[in-house]
Amino acid sequence: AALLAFSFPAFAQTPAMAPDIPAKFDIAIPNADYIKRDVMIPMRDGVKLHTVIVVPKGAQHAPIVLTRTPYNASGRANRNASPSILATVGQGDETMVSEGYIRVFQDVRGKYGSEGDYVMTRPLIGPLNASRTDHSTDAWDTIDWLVKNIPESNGKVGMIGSSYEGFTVLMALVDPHPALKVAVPMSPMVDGWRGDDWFHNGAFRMPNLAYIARQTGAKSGGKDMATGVYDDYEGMLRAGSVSNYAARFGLDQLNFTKKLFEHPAYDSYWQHQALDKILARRALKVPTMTVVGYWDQEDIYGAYAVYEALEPKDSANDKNYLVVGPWRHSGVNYEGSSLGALKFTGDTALEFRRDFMQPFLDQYLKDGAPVANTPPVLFYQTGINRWQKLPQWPVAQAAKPIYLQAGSKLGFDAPQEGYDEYVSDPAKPVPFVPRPVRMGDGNVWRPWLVSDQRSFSDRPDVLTYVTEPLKTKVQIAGQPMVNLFAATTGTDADWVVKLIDVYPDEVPSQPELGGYQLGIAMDIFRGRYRNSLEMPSAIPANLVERYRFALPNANHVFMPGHRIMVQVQSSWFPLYDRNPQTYVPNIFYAKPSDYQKATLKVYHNSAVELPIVETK
Ligand code: PG9
Repeated sequence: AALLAFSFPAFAQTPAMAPDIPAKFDIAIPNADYIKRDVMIPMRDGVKLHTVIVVPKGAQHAPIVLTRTPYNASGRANRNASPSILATVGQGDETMVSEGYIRVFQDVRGKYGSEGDYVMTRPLIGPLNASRTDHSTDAWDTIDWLVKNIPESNGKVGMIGSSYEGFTVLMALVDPHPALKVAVPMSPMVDGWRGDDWFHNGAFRMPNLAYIARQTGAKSGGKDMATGVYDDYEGMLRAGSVSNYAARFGLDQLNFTKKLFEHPAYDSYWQHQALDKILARRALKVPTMTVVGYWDQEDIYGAYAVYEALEPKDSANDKNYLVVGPWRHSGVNYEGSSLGALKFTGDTALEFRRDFMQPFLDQYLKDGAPVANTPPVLFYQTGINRWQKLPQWPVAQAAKPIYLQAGSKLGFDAPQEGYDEYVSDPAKPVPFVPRPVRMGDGNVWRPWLVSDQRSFSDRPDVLTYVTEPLKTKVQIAGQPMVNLFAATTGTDADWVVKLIDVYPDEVPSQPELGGYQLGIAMDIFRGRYRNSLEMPSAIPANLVERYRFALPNANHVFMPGHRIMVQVQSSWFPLYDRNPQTYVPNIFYAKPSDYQKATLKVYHNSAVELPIVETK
């Protein structure tokens, strides 16, 4: 009997076969200085969205800051498993939670813990969306629920987020809930065709395929592509067209791939979704601080476009703000004292968050907080490396053409006759970073816009024009305009134009910058769209045509001793798909025989019009 009692103790109540994984379990976090709540918030159509609420312990009358994300709300609210709220939320949120803010993350419809269908950057209710809901209504319903159901809050909500999360901030501004008091869209995705994630001026950005696989391959994060090739330049080149490459991985079955391939031009599908155009038709009710990195490698277009669209509505000059820091995409939320080889005057990202963003949020969200005196435009001027407070953007007084002259010279003197030529071979496209190209390597991708352009300047298929070392500084502040007069033996062509700051031969305090070629404003334009972004047309072979397009915004000082350079080339691979150089109706489906060498001529009356600020 004694043995029996030992084997089956009378106090044993858990059957040996009781399942060991409970339906719900939250590990206790002893001594946490916050409370985390997981809730399902009902939308107007009955769909419930998964939301994580992080409340500092003891909070009362606290503001709420909401982020709506396709990137896993639970993960966004769990940087580290820690009893400290500072370690739990993201680096960019530290200043907010230090001030006692309640931080909320929500999975967008159809992703991670949320119910409903996922549609990539879901269009607003209207011609592309016949349902009753969009990100504007979902934000409205969420904010309505938050202010009624978080007893620790003061009923005031701000929205913040970068990139896709910046897009959801802007969507909330279309018809804002009255409790939405302030918005900080960062690097927002605004126009997927003109210059943000999917295309730049009609040239398709190939890394998106991996993004689409991950984002739409599964509700909670799809798989990576098993490319089997170390150098993505090689793998993508071998596949031929983009559609071929996508089909190899089965991505042609994904609806968003189909949508992209069906809309290569700037048709109504893209125009109806352009958020700057949408917001330009709405009243500006919520103070909005739009933030972007100067070297934003993903969404370099949208922030400026939104600021420009909202500016005419800001008659009292108290609702539309622009901030540009020396950052990569979303770099504002991390450490900002350097980018690639460049070093700045301190942690510029923290400086912004602590000294400008937090007082701005406080002004609108904290009961009784003082007015923040936020400058209309805060811009980190590159080249000279200092924050500038500006009354508006752009500030340039004149557009001064700098001409692509004979003998590889770049100069402000009158245009000349003649041309330079190069052979662009789609079988040997110009890489955008030195090979091997590892698209998935964040250490290459994030700072690539500041990488040394010297690796390309002496290729025979890159034209390079450069000034003498400058005697006085040249300051630009606005969008440089490309005005190219060029011809091709083919019937389609891409034009990549790079405005570059060439450092002096020696930089004693940082020797590796000696002769460095730093991209200041660089972009691509697909020649078939020269007359209309919506209706492409073949380029007449061997005729001089004009290609006019804007480069990304620049606020830069070319310092004495530096030189200004312009590079022109016709591919930028594999960031952008190759132009076959033979006109075909849809480049996504170009056949191997369509990819043909072409000789391109760039005439010496071509120029980049610099947005010059005259200095004394
Ligand atoms: N640039 C990313 C993205 C935004 C929107 C659509 C697709 C991609 C991002 O960082 O969220």
